[in-house]
Amino acid sequence: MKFGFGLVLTLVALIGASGVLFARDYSAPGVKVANPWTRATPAGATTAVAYLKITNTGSTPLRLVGGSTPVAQRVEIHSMSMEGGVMRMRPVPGLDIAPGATVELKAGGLHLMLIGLNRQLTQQEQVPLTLIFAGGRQLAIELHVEGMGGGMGSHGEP
Ligand SMILES: [Cu+2]
Repeated sequence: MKFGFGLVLTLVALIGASGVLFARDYSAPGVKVANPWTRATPAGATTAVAYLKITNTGSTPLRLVGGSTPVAQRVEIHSMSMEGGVMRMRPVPGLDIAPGATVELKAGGLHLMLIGLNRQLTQQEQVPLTLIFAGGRQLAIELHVEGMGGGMGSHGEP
């Protein structure tokens, strides 16, 4: 009882101190995910982009191969690169994270692509997403939905 109460107070203090930034960590044996987020989508949008930081806290290689979410038909891992002055993105089959290494999926680089959205994403909600790793391991996380102009940079969506 005492522990629960203290936890609530700490969470409120963290939100108060950080303003709109809502940092959250998720972990399972061998893996840690920090600050997963996405943006609110306009009506009729069919895709959304998600970002997060993954750390391999284990002693064996970790490979992210995809994800799933109730709000979209599928989740792909994409990379972005400049080609002839144009930002292009393409699916990557997997993301290898060496033991002890951290890979950051961020604006302008690697990201998760939610394809075939079945509803609008609204600011401040939490969207469940399951990360899938090679070997069948999974980690359930929640994407925090920032405002439409939130975060840094854009994804090049119309
Ligand atoms: Cu993409």
